[in-house]
Amino acid sequence: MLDALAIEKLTDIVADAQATPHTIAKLTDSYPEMTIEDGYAVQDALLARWESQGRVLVGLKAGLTSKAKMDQMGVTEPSFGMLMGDTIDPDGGVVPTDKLIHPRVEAEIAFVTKADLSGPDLSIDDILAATDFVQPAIEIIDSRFEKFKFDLVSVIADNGSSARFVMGGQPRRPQDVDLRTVGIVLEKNGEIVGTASSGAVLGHPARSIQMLVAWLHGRGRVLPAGSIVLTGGATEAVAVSTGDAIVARYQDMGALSVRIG
Ligand code: OOG
Ligand code: MG
Repeated sequence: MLDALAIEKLTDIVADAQATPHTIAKLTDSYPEMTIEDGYAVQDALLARWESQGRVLVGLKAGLTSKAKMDQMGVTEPSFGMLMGDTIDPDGGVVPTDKLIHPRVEAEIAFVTKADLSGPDLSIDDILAATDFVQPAIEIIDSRFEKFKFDLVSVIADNGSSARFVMGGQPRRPQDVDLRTVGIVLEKNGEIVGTASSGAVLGHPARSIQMLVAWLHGRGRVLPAGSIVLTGGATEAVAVSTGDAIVARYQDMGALSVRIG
């Protein structure tokens, strides 16, 4: 574990890279002994700063939860990150790019919870019972690391590449859709750039929440009612640039769209 001074220094580096924005070297290049826990300690320090600036935590994200994403990024374990209220963009709206370096888009299923979730080993049914609704989402990720290349420890400290996200389409009760088999099509400028089934995410996207809650439990925390959770990209993330029109279509859950500003 790194000491408090090193965590503060790394938090400065990441916060500055996100705010300006600019790319930085992988954190493990200068701190090879850095652990996954150190990465999450940087997230905790980022959250304390953001909350002192009036920013609000509205949920959490799981990432690297599908084989497509793990293969694309060369990482074999999921990461968790924070979702801030000021990073939500509306369905049909424009994603501001002034704070983005090399954005990519992902088609995901979002959950919104209606009861606290806690414990080391919840069942899928426990999670669905505590879910208010599930909804299509597009996550716009943006790594602060050069060439979008990182390792698990570094990407955790960079808040799981979180940048912006959009929720839209048709919210559905989780009991009303078979979340193992929802077809998803991702389009860029009218071309299909990704296809998947929702089951590409750990067999069932609620498994992301199961892992997330078990991880929170290990840190003495719960997932509070009213949380938004992004369960992870089902397809590879797709690079986008200014002017691109992105649409994600979901079987029985509608479609959502966004323009990259
Ligand atoms: C890490 C974030 C991954 C997802 O949905 O898999 C992620 C990255 O690939 O930059 O958000
Ligand atoms: Mg994602």
